[in-house]
Amino acid sequence: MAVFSKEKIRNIALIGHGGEGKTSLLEAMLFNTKAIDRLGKVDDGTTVSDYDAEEIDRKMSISLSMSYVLYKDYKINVIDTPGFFDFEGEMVSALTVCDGAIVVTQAGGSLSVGAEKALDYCTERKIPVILFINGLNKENSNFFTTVDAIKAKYGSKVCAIEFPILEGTDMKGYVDVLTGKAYDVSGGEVAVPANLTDAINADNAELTETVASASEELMEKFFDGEELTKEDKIGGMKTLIAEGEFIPVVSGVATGKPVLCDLLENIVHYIPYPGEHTLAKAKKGEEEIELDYDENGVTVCRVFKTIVDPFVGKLNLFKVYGGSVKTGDVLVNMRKDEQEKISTLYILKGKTQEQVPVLNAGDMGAFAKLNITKTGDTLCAQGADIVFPPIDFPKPVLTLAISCEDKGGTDKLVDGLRKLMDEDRTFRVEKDENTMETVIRGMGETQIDILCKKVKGKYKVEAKLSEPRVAYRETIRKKVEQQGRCKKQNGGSGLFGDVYIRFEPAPDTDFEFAEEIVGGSVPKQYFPAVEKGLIEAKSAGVLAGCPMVGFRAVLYFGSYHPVDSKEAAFIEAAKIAFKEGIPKANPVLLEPVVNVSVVVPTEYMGDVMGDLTKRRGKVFGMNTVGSKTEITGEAPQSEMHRYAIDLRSMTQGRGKFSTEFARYDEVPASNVAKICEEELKKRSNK
Ligand SMILES: Nc1nc2c(ncn2[C@@H]2O[C@H](COP(=O)(O)OP(=O)(O)OP(=O)(O)O)[C@@H](O)[C@H]2O)c(=O)[nH]1
Ligand SMILES: [Mg+2]
Repeated sequence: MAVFSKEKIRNIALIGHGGEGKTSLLEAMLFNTKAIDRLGKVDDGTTVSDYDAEEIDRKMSISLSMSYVLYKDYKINVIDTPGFFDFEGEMVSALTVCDGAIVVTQAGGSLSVGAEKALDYCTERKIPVILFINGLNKENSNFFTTVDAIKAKYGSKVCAIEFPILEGTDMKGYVDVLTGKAYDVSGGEVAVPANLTDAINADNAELTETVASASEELMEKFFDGEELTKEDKIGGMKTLIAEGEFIPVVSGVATGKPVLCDLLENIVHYIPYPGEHTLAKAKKGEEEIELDYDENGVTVCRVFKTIVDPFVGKLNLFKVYGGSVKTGDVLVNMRKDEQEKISTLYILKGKTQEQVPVLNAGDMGAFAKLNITKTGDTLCAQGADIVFPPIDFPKPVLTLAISCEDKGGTDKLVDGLRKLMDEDRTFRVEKDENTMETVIRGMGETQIDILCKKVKGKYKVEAKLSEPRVAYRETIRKKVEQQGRCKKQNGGSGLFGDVYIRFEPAPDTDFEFAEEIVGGSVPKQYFPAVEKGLIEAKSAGVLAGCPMVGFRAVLYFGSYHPVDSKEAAFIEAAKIAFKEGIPKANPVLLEPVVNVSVVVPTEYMGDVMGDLTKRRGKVFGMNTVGSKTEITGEAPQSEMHRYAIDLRSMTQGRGKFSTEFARYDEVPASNVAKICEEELKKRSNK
């Protein structure tokens, strides 16, 4: 394998809605360039990219996978990402290191939600994009109405640069809008179909006007009525694409007899090489720096994905941002400040690994057998002291309690899941400190289900998933005074403790203990015992057995016996005072309330606000965020468990939300009895 310099490298991610043809498109690219001699199919589980057992089973991508395509003297690294919303983190990883993307969308006459989200993600971050309209061989597919639907949202920022030549659902070739020349699928020039001429002329006029905005020089030429040359247009387009200001549209058929026309040519033409347009930002010590992919510079690599391969163990997928990386190099893992020896360097085609001795700045590959390195880490030459910012993964939105029927299994389960956290950084397993439950927080039910299946396959432990418990609390609203008396005779020795305690609301504290004993009615040495008794008692309130908070207990009187008074007696006496006093202090049930922020396209605003109200929530305000609306408010946590799933179905996946603990609030009277019953049942089952 030749060694490539950055000018000859392209790094692209295939992104978009699930099931629109990304994996098939990569397969076709590999087949067309003779990298593989058999065109695999997603439905048969034979593609290069969807190789994992779960991917084959579900006929969809789950993790990103890396391949490369050799085209002319270029190496195009292609990262295929899953489109299903639960796996958005994979797209984020890929776009962190790629220099451009191909958004794949079906020619169904509309823009799929996933494609729209992918386009928005790229334009917001100025990531160059080519839009590939796929599936022209499908009944009811329509290239023109699909382009119109996309233009309705993005305007003339989106323009076709090629028109497909179709006979029914048979794609025969394409017309290059810039030159007005037509080609068949094998690249031979053919006549432009008469029925396309008007559409091509109109498109070319729009394209010219858009491209003229790329520079003052082009603008002047355009307004002076001078014809823009093909080179002018290509140059202008490149500038606008690199700035995320223009999205060229091409089309094809990714399956069957692959018809991609000159997609690879468009990639090398319109997607910038690493550093051509944008430099990578990192930190050197405290200083912000930009890395320019100088292959003679200091070696810096960024790991964007860890994969556990059944044969070679951990693979760390990386991009080289400076210098070159060679077998035998010793690099520093900046997160741990520890050395890693690079024993094996691979380039990948899905699961197939090919060893290479060296990779230059701009290129991508995989490290095998590193000790401590994982997703997000920077590896650089000794003394370089360069660190990349963390990958901006989406935050988990769905929490489920996770356990195992067999008690010992839970540890294995948690252990197995924790290991998978190296590969997938959009979920975590942890103990909820309030409920003491083990919970898994992730992006959706499918992701969590797949993770559990993986652990089951490896460790033979079956996960039980359920709604997580809500950390209810109890408090009091009234001041009461209560005696607690413990008097027991046990054979010869007795137990005696007698306390008077004032319980009063103290909403700003968790719990406070004080004493106002005068004249030694309770000897000093028993104060800690009284406090201890109360601390033990408050862990289970009188309504639902939930922890009691927000109250003060003042020991103000009592009595003792010179022989029978012992620590244990005062502990017991305090507990009796609690048990008898609190029910008279107007106890109430509290529930956690969370701040909620929901960002949705404005047309869903009414539905989202109505739904929040149904969840006993309150809406505080609305802000415009670009073309979307952010709704802020609050809602009881117990009503928000399935919000990730419900919001997705309410907005077809267009909505985003986050929640954050705000405070505890009193549970409305109408809900108290039911919650108390459920809580007491859960506690007795424990
Ligand atoms: N007829 C037709 N079917 C296609 C075309 N492209 C993809 N398909 C089919 O659509 C289905 C989904 O294709 P994939 O390549 O897995 O789509 P994907 O975008 O990778 O899907 P995810 O990995 O779930 O995001 C498969 O059954 C493909 O055979 C096309 O151009 N024409
Ligand atoms: Mg796929």
